[in-house]
Order: sequence, then C-alpha cells, then structure tokens
Amino acid sequence: TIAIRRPALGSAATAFMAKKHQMLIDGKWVDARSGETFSVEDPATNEIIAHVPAGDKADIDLAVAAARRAFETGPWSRISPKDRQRLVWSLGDLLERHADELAELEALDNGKPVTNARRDDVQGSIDMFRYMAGWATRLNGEQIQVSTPGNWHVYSLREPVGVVGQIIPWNFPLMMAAWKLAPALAAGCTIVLKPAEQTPLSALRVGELVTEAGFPDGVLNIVTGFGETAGAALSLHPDVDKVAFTGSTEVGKIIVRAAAGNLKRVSLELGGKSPAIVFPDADLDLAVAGTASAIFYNQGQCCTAGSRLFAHKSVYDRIVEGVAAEAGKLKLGHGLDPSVTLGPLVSQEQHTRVTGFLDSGRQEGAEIVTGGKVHGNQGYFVEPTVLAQTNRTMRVVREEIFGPVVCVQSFDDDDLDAVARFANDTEYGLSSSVWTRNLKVAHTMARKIRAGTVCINTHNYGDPAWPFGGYKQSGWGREMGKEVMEHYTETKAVAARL
Ligand code: TXE
Repeated sequence: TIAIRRPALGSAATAFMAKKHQMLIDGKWVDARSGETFSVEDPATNEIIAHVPAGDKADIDLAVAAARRAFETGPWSRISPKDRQRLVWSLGDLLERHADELAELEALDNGKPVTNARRDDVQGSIDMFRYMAGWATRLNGEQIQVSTPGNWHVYSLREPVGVVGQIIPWNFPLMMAAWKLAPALAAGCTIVLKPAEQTPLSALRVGELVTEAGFPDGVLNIVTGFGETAGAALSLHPDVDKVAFTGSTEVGKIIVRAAAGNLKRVSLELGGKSPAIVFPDADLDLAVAGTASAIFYNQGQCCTAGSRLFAHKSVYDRIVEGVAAEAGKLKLGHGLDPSVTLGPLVSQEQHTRVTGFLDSGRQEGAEIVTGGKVHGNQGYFVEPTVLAQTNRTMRVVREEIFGPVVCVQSFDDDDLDAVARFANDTEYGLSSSVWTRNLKVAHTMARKIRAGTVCINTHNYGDPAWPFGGYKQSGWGREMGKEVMEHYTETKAVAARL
C-alpha cells in the first residue's frame, strides 16, 4: 500500500489550523469551563490535526444564558428586518471571500474531495445565507376575517421563536451549519450551535465570520463537544425554545424525549434509505451516471443517498454493470488532492459500521459485483461497492449504511402501484429518484412515493428555495424554502373588538 500523504493547505487554512481553537460564547472565544479538550483527526491519514474544547453542560448553560440575554435585551432584540437582512447577506459575502479556505478545512476535517467541497458545500452555504436573507424582510402576518358577532379587527404577527439549539452532523459540516443558522438568524432568533465532534472546524471558522460581520454578542454561540454531554444538555435545557437536529434517527428519538421537558419545538432531519428507480425507457447513460453518483457522492454519507437501486428487469444487467464501471472510475485518496473523487469515511466508527454491513451483505447472500473491501491500511477508506441480487429482508437493504454501498434489486412489474410498494417498503422517507423519459410515469410515481423529495432524472440535488425533509422516520418538518420559516417563528393572533 502506498502511504496517503496530506497535500499542503493554503496559507489561510494553515493560519486557522495553527491557532488555538476555542468556543464562541457571548461574543468571546473561550475554553471549556472544565478545561478539557478533545482531538480532531484527519480521516485520510489518522493524524491528529487539532484540539478543541470539550464543552459540556456548564458551557451550554452559559451559552444559553448569553443567547437569552441577546434575544430579550440585546441590540438584536431591537434590530430592524432590513438590518437583519443585511447582516445575513453579508455572511454569504464573507463565506465567498473565504471560500477556498473553507473548502480546504472541510476536506481536511471530513475527508471529502475539496473540489466537491468548494462547488457544493461552500457554494451551497453562500447561496443559503443569501436566499434566507430575503426572508428577514418578508415575515408578514395576515389580516383575518372572522364570523364572530360584533365588529372585529383580527390579524396575525410572526415573531421569532426565541433561543434555538441547533445540533448538526459531520457529513456536510459547513452546509448543515448554514442550513440551520441562515433561517434562524433571518427570523431574529438567537442560537446555540453544537457541531458534530468529528468535524468542528468549519463551524468555528463561521463563528469568526459571524463576529466579523457585526452580529451582536450572544446572537450566535458555538459549543464544541460530544453528543451525550453538550448535545444532551442543549436538547434538555429548559430555557431553549426550539431544537433543530440533523443526525441519526436513533438520536432524533432521544432529542424528542429530551424536548418533552419544556415542550420545546423540535425539527428533525434524520436518516434515509432512498430508492432510485430505473424504468425501461430511461436514458440509460444518464441513469447509470446519476444512480452511481446518488450513492457514491460524499462517500455515500448523504442522508438522501440513493442506497436502494431498483432496476427494471430489462435494464438490470446494464445498470449493474454500468454502476460498477462508474465505481471503478473513482479515484480514492486524500480529499485535499484536487484529482480525488472519493475520500475516506469520516471516522473509525463509520468505518466499522460500513465494513460491518459489508460482512452482513456477504453473509446474507448478496452478490458483490465490485468493491466490498477496505481500501489501504491507513485512513478510513472503503471501496465503492455494488451489491446485486439483494432483497427486502437483508439488513443491507433495510438499514441505513451511510457508506458507498448500493443494493440493487430488479423489478418486472409494469404496474406503478406495485413499483411504488417496493420503493415505500422502508421505515424512512427522505428522498427518491425516478429515471424515465415518460412524463406520466415520472409524475405518477412522484405522487405515489412517500418521501419528502422525489427527483426526476437526477438525485442528491437541492436548492435553498426547495423545502427539504422527511416522511415517516426521516424526520419532522422541512428545512429551506418558505417552510423553514415556520420552524423559526411563532404565529400570534391579535384580536381587537372595535
Ligand atoms: O450520528 P449522531 P452518528 C446516521 C448515519 C450514521 C449514523 C450514526 O446512518 O451512520 O447516523 O452517526 C449529536 N443528544 N446519520 O453516530 O450520533 C452528535 O454529537 C444530543 C445520518 O455520528 O446522530 C452530532 O452533533 N445530541 C445523518 C449529531 O448528534 C446528540 C447525518 C449527529 O450525531 C446525542 C449523521 C444526544 N444524546 C448521521 N448523541 C443525516 N441525516 O444526514 C449524539 N448527538
């Protein structure tokens, strides 16, 4: 095996990495109260690249108190919608100015290819701040017509929900921060953000940019730490009005129970096992490239990953061979190498999890068309894998693997209800794709699939204007679009008897 070497960072990312990393509480950069830190690893080389504060309940308490003060009495509580809009927009500008640095931090910390990080994660985050900036000046209530006897003037107000706890995962560390921060800031909330322990770096850099943009102290607080300590304290906190979570379905359920204490509002974006369905009349070149990307993009660590691939019997062989050939074209290596197209998984834990699923697929009789093994002896690489001849009873088909592993099944039914039953045979309902040239098939399937997103001849695509979220155990609520503003505002009815 050739040793994986880490390509050099640019000067801006180098400078950031050389700094002491602290948490942002009430506008100040601080250590954890306990003084404890934890280490951050380069998943391609296993080298320790940083130490960050191990925040826990004591730090969450301070951060929530700062967010509460900022919300109730700070300058933020009196800011005009126009000024909020300007500040949120300027965050997009700052991200753009530091785009290459942020892309490098993301590739280093998460392992993802830097080219993708720049094009998708960083650009998607810039776009999110700019889109959400527009909502700051558009949060109107309504005048309401009533039938109650008498002379009434009734209207509604939209008010920020208050102090928001945001707990985010490691698969798109920067973009998940942007998805959470942008609407909350546009709505006028104050925030305690807890990044994933695997990938805290880009969020800390965003914290610096939030300060540079001129947001008042306490509007955004960032506590780095583990889920069971900092995350749990945030979701249990009695003075947090809402918690927004993206992560595993298992932890999503823990968050719901924790939120019951003060009945804080909860939005959840959880796991998926999304189907990609190829019909016989599909553009097969497009379908092969698209369904391969649907599972291999971001090392398969996408909540929307097209991990159950259904191919009509008449095109099954072509799809299986085609997707396996696409897997063969991927270049594995360090994410900071611009020619790399498949990086390592994020952590030892994910590596163990994904290789465990590979063993399970093998034991349950899936055919390994390509891949199926660990790659190299350094970093958390696994080969892009195509498992054919899979069926609904196998663990690899039922559970979210969150790695570059696709399970292919064939169907020979022309009845769309039957095809939809295959697609819907999962406890999840986040995303899906249908590959066909037939408009009737495409739009009929769009109605029959029980998932928050149905893509037609594409997969893993998103836009700030598009409501995103899950049916069933994939979550509660929608992020992005106008829908997300519902999560960050309360509606108040004002009734005047004239
Ligand atoms: O997720 P966790 P993990 C899925 C995917 C993956 C699996 C496990 O299948 O293989 O989850 O990943 C915080 N109270 N997804 O274990 O634990 C944690 O610190 C409060 C899908 O890494 O859910 C981190 O910030 N918070 C997913 C965040 O939750 C807690 C993306 C997510 O970590 C907590 C990631 C607790 N008790 C994983 N425990 C997607 N939907 O995209 C943990 N956390």
